[in-house]
Amino acid sequence: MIKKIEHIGIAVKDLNNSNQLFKKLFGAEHYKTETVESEGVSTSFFMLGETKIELLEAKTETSAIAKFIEKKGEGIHHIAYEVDDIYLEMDRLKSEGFEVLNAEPKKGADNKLIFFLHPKSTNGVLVELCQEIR
Ligand code: CMX
Repeated sequence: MIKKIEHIGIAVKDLNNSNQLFKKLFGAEHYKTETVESEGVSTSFFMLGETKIELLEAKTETSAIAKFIEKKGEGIHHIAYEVDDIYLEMDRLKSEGFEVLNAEPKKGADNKLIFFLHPKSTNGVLVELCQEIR
């Protein structure tokens, strides 16, 4: 089942500028940056207690982040929930009628297996499910 909010993803135009801005906001540096080539994004992560904030910058014009910023501007892009068993959760959410965007869980940033639910099936909020790769 879903355990907690693992991170909140925020789409930004310029990762370096936003790293500085969020450093001022949180009073702490991001703890890692990572490029996910398969998603066409560069990311950085800030730790806030048990929850992370992920900043996402588009690396390609066709990436989901580029399309999102073009349409809606910068802002909250997705909420990621941590699960115990991502394969079981994928089957459960499919059988509950959610629109699952991936055929199988795939490797995402921060050593996670991930999949997404289409925002049209979740009241307009893009949902990511994730599980730490053990
Ligand atoms: N939150 C809410 N709504 C969103 C959205 C988001 N993040 N992204 C797109 N939408 C909406 C659009 O506004 C649009 O709505 P309307 O039909 O009302 O205009 C609709 O969804 C379709 O949008 P689109 O621009 O035509 O985009 P696509 O259908 O091509 O793709 C989506 C939308 C969600 C399927 C795609 O962005 C996706 O697969 N996302 C998951 C992958 C991803 O986000 N990767 C980056 C994160 C990487 C990581 O964290 O590791």
